[in-house]
Amino acid sequence: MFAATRAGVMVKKAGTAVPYRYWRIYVTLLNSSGITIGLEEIELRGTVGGADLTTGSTPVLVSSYLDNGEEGAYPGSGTVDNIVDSQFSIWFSAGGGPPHWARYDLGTAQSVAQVAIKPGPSTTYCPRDFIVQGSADGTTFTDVKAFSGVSAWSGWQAFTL
Ligand SMILES: [Ca+2]
Ligand SMILES: [Ca+2]
Repeated sequence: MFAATRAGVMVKKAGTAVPYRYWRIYVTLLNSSGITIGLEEIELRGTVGGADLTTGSTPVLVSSYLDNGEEGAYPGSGTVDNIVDSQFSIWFSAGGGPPHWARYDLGTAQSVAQVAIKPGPSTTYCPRDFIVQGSADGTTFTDVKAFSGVSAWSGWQAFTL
């Protein structure tokens, strides 16, 4: 990640992934003027096309989630349970419009090269403008890469950082 210059100063090498313990998808605009975000699954991949660094037990904190009591809840953990195409395994936000965010705790600092997203059943739940961010402490985040004007999609779509 760092290379020593001839003067011995450590400088960040351009294009080299920085490892973070916490990763956050920060969504500022949804497709088609959507208000509620709905994501079936997220993968944080250590390499492009590689293995998902999240597991079903990865802690997920979200900005808000829909809870209909006995009729079901839709927390952020629905995005790491490896279940897709099930209405009971989706994160749905509650209340008003974006920003919406989901924060993943990988336990240790790890590099993420690609984020793959499987959105909910309607394209209005699809992120359009969003930022992938990293953090060492889970509170103060650094923007890793911003995506904007992304067209709606329905299957998996991968975003390389
Ligand atoms: Ca997964
Ligand atoms: Ca799921």
